[in-house]
Amino acid sequence: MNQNGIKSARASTPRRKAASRRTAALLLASATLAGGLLHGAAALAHAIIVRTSPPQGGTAPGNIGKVDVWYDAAIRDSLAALAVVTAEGARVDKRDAAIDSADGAHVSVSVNPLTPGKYTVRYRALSADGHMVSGAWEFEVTP
Ligand SMILES: [Cu+2]
Repeated sequence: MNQNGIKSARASTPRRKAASRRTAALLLASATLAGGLLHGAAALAHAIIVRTSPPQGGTAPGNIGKVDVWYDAAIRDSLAALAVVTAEGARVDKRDAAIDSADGAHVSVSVNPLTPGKYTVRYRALSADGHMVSGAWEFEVTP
């Protein structure tokens, strides 16, 4: 009996491990699904860009003074970034990117006077749901 019990315990150990792995996998799947549902329900917003200035692919005068981006929802203060670079990769913004104190979905950065040419704006923000949003858009300064 005692020996049976030991045999049984030995035999069941791999099964328990397998069951434990299955449970862990199930919990992970549930958590992922719940996260997806919460995301879909927008309990916490995942920010997307709704407007930029200058507009993507648009033109701008050299004296615009600043570049702006508007998200569809307020973003978190940390890690918000906006940088403007020339086609050669030189930074022309004043490294003062900041969230508008009156509009948590609006970020702007000051730029030096821009010579004619193509520019790329790189943006990064932390959504309210904790996801990073980043990308770039281009505009051209015309003579
Ligand atoms: Cu998200």
